[in-house]
Amino acid sequence: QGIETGLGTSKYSGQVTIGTSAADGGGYAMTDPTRGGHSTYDLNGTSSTRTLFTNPTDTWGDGTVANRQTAAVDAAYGAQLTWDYYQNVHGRDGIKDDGVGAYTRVHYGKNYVNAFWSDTCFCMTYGDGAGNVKPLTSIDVGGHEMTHGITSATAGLIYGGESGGLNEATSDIMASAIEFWAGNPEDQGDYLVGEKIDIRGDGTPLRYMDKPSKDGRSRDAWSADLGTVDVHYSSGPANHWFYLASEGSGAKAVNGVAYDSPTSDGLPVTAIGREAAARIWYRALTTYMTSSTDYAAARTATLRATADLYGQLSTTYMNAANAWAAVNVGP
Ligand code: ASN
Ligand code: ZN
Repeated sequence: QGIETGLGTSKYSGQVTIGTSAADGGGYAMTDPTRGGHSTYDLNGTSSTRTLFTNPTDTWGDGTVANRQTAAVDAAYGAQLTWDYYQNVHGRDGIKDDGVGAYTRVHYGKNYVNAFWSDTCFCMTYGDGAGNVKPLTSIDVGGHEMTHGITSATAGLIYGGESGGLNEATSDIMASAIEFWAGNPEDQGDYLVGEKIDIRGDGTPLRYMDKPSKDGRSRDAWSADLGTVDVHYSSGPANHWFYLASEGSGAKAVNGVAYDSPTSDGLPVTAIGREAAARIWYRALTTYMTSSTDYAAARTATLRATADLYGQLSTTYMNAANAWAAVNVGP
C-alpha cells in the first residue's frame, strides 16, 4: 500500500489534505501509513458494523452532510492534527507513544449527539448530530476525544470525582491547544469547546474556558464539593487555570472572540502564554499525575513541571502559581 495525500473538502475546516494510501487493486483508502496506520471507517448508522472509507480517486467529500465522506474528512483531519500536534510539540508518537495509530468511526447510530473515545476498541467514534445539531467531527471535539486515550495511557486519571474533572479538563485544554496550533483559517483557535456543533441549538458552545460558569453548570473555582459535580463541569477550574495562565485575567479578544476572565481571589494574573501552559500541562500529565490526582495534587504536579521546564525562580513559575490561586487552589 503506497503512501498518498488525499484532498478532502471538510464541513468545518475547508479544503484539507489527509493522509491516505493507494490500494493494490486500484483506488484509495482512508488509511494513513505516515501516522501509525490510522484508518477512518463508516458505521453507516450502526454501532459496530464498519467499512473502511475507500474511493476510486484521492479526492474526498464535498463539505455537505449529504456526502457520507464529508464527516470522514473532518474526523480524519482532526485525528491527523492531533497526532501531528503531539509529535511536533510534545515529541509523543501516538496515544501510547509507540508509533501505533488509533482508528476513527463516523456515522455512529441514528441522531447520536455525542462522540467518545474507547480504550476497548482503541478508537474514536462520532455521531451525526440530530435536528440542527451538526456532526460532532470538529477539530476540538476530535482533539478532546483522542486526548482521553492519552490520559488513559499516561496518568490514568479516574473518570469520577476531582480526578474525573481533571481528566475532562485535560481533554478540553489539549483540544484548545491543538485548535490554536492547527491555525486553520476556517476553524481558528479559541478557548471554547464545540463551538462549531451548536449542540444546544442556540449558537452557544458546549464549554467556555475563560469563565466556565457561562454554560450555567461548570464551576469557575475549586470548592470542597467539587468532587460531587459531573466531570464535564468539575473540569471548570482547571480549564479556567489554562485560560488564565495562557492569556491572563481581564478582558481581551483572541482571533476575534471576546473573553473576560475574572479571578476568584480578585487578584490579577499575568499570562505565561498558551504554548507554555500546554507544555506544563502535558508534562504534569505524563510525569507527575496519577489515577487519583485531585486539584491540590494537580497544582503540585503542574508547578513541578513548571520548575522542570522554566525554573522555580522564573516569572513563569510565579504566574502559573498565581493562576491556581485565582481558581481557589492554594498551597
Ligand atoms: N463526549 C463525551 C466526553 O468525551 C463522552 C463522555 O461523556 N465520556 O467527555
Ligand atoms: Zn471527555
